[in-house]
Amino acid sequence: MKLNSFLKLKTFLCELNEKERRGIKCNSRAHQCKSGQCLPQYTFCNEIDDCLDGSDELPEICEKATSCPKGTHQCANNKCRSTAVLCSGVDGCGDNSDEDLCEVCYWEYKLQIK
Ligand SMILES: [Ca+2]
Repeated sequence: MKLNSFLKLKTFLCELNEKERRGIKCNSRAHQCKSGQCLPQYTFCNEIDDCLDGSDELPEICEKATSCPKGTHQCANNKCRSTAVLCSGVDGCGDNSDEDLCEVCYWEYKLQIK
């Protein structure tokens, strides 16, 4: 696709209202709200309502899920979080499990203690 037609398509998609946008898939790096709205991945379960319908912060998904939506991270405490929290230097899960295994020397260290 040429840049010009890509920009036209992008403008077209952004101008659609909520109803018209339903059924249109977001970019793979975006989070799709139940309403169809597309937002950056990091908005998923970040404790801020970003989707106009609030579907990015559903407690049954963000706080205790048996499985997390595709493309998201499941914490050790079963919370679902955006993969943006992984190794960010900030505890995004509440149990710090998103900051485990971030140490670049982790595997080397593990091999040494065995
Ligand atoms: Ca959010």
